[in-house]
Amino acid sequence: MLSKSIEKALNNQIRIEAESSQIYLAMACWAEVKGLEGVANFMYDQSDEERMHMLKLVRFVNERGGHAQVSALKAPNVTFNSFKEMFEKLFDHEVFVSESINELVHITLQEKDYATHNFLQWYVSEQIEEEAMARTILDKINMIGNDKGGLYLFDRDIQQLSVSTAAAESPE
Ligand code: OFO
Repeated sequence: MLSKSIEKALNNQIRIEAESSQIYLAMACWAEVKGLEGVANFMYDQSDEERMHMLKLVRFVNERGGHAQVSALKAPNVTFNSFKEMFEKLFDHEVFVSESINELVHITLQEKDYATHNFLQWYVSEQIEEEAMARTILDKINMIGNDKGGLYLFDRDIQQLSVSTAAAESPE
């Protein structure tokens, strides 16, 4: 059974994951209208993944005697000055999510809720991967700079990244 404070903290994380999904959906749309199909597909996949993160939390809260809340979401940024800026925002957002997960883990330890603590370990590992991936992408974007040819190749290559990430994930 979840305590009220853990339930509240998990519901806060549910909202963050839902907002993450919307943020990445907006990035996918921007990339698509800018003609970068590979980046758009990658961001559509990221958006789906965040929804999966949210649903996993929703099911956990409901199964543990709480009530998962579906709340209003902050509207995401829908335009960017450059792909570099877009990926910087993605990276910053993942760092923010990691901090939020860490805070959640901290609360579960304070309250001696080891079941939720155990459940959250999946998110801890996931954040390590997501931050690493965002950092790799940002490094590549920084290397490309304003080179149009480089961006063309990056758009092609990021599709591979998206496919290999999907293949590496075990179905939940
Ligand atoms: Fe990007 O990991 Fe969930 O939010």
